[in-house]
Amino acid sequence: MAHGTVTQKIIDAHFVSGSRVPGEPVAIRIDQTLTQDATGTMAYLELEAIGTAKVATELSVSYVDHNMMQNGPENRNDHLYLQSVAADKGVIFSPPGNGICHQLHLERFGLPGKTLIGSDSHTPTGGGIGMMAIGAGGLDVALAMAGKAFHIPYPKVIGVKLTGKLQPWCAAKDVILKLLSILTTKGNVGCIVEYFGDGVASLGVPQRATITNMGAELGVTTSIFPSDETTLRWLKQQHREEGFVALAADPDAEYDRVIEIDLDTLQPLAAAPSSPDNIVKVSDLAGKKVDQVLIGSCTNGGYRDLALVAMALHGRRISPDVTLAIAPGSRAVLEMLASNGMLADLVAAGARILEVGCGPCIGQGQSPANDTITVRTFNRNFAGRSGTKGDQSYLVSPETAVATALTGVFTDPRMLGFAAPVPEEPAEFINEDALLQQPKAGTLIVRKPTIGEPPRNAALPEKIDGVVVIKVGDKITTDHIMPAGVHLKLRSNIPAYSKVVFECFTVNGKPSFAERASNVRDSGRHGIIVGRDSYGQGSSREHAAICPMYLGVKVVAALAIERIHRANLVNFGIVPLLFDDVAQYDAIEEGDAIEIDRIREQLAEGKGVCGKLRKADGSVKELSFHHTLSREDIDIILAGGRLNVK
Ligand code: MIC
Ligand code: SF4
Repeated sequence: MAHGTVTQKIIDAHFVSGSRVPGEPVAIRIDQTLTQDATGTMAYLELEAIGTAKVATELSVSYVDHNMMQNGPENRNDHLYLQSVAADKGVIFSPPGNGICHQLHLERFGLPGKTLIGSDSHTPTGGGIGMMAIGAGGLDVALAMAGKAFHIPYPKVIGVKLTGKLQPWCAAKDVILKLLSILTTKGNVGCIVEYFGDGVASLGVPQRATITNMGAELGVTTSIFPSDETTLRWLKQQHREEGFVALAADPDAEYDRVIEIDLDTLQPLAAAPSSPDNIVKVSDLAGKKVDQVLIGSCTNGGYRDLALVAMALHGRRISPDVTLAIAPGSRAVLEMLASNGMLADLVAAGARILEVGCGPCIGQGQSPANDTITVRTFNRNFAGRSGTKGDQSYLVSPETAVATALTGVFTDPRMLGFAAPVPEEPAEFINEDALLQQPKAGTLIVRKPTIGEPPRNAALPEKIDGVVVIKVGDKITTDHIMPAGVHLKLRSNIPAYSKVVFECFTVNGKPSFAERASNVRDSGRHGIIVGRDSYGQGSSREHAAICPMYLGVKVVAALAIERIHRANLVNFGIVPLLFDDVAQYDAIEEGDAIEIDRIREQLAEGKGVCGKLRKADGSVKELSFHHTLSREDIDIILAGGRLNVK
């Protein structure tokens, strides 16, 4: 492989076309794809719409892990569609109950040096075994399955040098929380985080995967660890060592920025409500009453983490003042805990064992009571994501979670008064491959009545005759735009799901965003969304573009738009514009008119776009925007989205 960082080496080995200048687009070949059910149904409908008979990747896997409550027929209808379309198109299918896509992919399929894109923002979990694993919208994953290259901005590489060794009760989660306190969730678009230094060797693959998983919250393209002896050991435990390759940055590799984290001095940390970068020390929270503790998710649902929790709970009981629920990350993890007796320890201690899957992480059950604190080993604490308005979600390590469950108040695990358990690495993992379903060409695709068609946009008009349907502030996440929780089952039903766009901003008795936007659309004008910094953080859900598109939105204007969301807007023909300065944003109010003449020509001519702001009092002001669209992006937008481009 070429010279430089691990990032540069993998890109070089997969280079298709483009530039090696940071920020400029580069197209890379994709070896593997993954999808999950909540985004996957749309992704496979799109795969069908682009006319793909059989996937062209080395490996594609379809997981069912999100929508498993089956309240009503929608979830199971999706599963049956996913199972049959996977078989027909050459995709391995993982049925509900097998595991969370990222955990299972790490166990059974991920390989160092390979590229993976997944229709889920936590796909970078695979960076824990040295793969370049990137989250993307469903349509980009469908295109990769069809054999098309994937475009990313050629990355800036942030080198994170790890030194020392984690001290007892301090965890991999604390490493990523520390990094979030430094880099925050905004301003990192176009970067890849690469770990190096002596401290790397002390972290096992599951710990590395926790770190790369939650790297998604930094807003970077992905995060990656080198591939070394530890990686080989993991692959041996999975009986997959034939896929091992060693990978490390060259000693003279140059990083665009270096951040040093000394593992020796790290202490237990928490992300306080309601952003993953609102970092505080657990010791500063000590004694604060907690009502609920939840352990699991793709960040901390692996064997090592749950074994640690079981060992800490062995012979003890949780506080009567909390509920503790645990959702294992994969069937293999649950089965291993069951066969070595640890599951019995968890149950005896008072834990509620949930189904293997995402569960409460995406608001599928376990919503906290009003005005109570919930402590979670998950990766996101965005306001309302738990299913309770005004929730107070804290994100912590399994170590801190179990200490808190034992006492009923925030507890720095170092204060528990007993030694930190050190789970033994299993010599081998239970292998559940028999429950993975292999493809069978010619399978009849099952389409129950809730399976719709992917909606298409019309070509971009000559002029935007726009109305600002909503103006929002900084750090608007895709959970704000398109809530999940109880609405998650509507993912294959765009007209119904569109009704809850920006639901969290609905004021009782006032028309909802959906009503306002459809009124604008039905009057023949165009909806505009105005955001501030870091618009579209968080998940990869392309519904945050598809549903606004369905409601007639043509432009999203903000100070900055996050990578995956921006790509989704382009894919569905919505123009992502950036304000030239904050004064432009400040001048706008909800309900104002924005006109952009000759938008098609303006996009094609250069990077600047100008428009007119017309206020209710008749006053008019010039507006200036810019864009960072490539030639290909512009062609897609002009055509009204990727599905309209041949
Ligand atoms: C999430 O954690 O927000 C999700 C649910 O996994 C999303 C995908 C989705 O919305 O279906 C993600 O992270 O991309
Ligand atoms: Fe599932 Fe939560 Fe991970 Fe998203 S972050 S994939 S909802 S476990």
